[in-house]
Amino acid sequence: MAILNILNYPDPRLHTVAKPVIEVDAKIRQLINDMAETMYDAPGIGLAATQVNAHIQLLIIDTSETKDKLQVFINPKIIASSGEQDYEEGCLSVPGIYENVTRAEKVTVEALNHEGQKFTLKAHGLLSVCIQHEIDHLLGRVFVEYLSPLKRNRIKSKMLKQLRDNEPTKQHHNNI
Ligand code: QAP
Ligand code: CO
Repeated sequence: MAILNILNYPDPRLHTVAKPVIEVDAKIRQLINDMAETMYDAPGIGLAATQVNAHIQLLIIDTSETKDKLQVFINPKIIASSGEQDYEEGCLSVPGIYENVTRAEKVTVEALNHEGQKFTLKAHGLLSVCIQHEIDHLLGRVFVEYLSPLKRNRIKSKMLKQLRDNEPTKQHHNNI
């Protein structure tokens, strides 16, 4: 197991469109394990492979209180959706930012599980929001793209400033 590096917005690699998984093999299951460790460590409730710079259609979710109900979605497809709901979303790739997004209230998703078996799931509420948010990552979309240009640009500036502030201190600063 390993904790993976999470790409931070506005990293352009977050806009990569993920490719379908051809075979659910040992390598994929290793990535699932590493992504799960990374998500639980953060902690977060959802993580898409895109966020760890693996551009394949794989995402994991655990919205349980007990953090012991990992759900794996490979090649997920939303086959039905209905209604509308507002939810204050966050993202491990946009740390410290929480904003309201309007999405479908209910979705039906088809995917493969960690054993490569096909399943269909009907979700509502938080799980539904999370599935839509994570599938967006696989399509190269980050939730801040649903906000106004003004809000999005403020978030972008804040993230870039954080990045600069976190750069290792340059030697000459230490020597003054
Ligand atoms: C996506 O997000 C999601 O800013 C998953 O400092 C979020 O796990 C879907 C996190 C909300 C639906 C509703 C965010 C952790 C975790 C942060 C996450 C942070 C630390 C976000
Ligand atoms: Co996210």
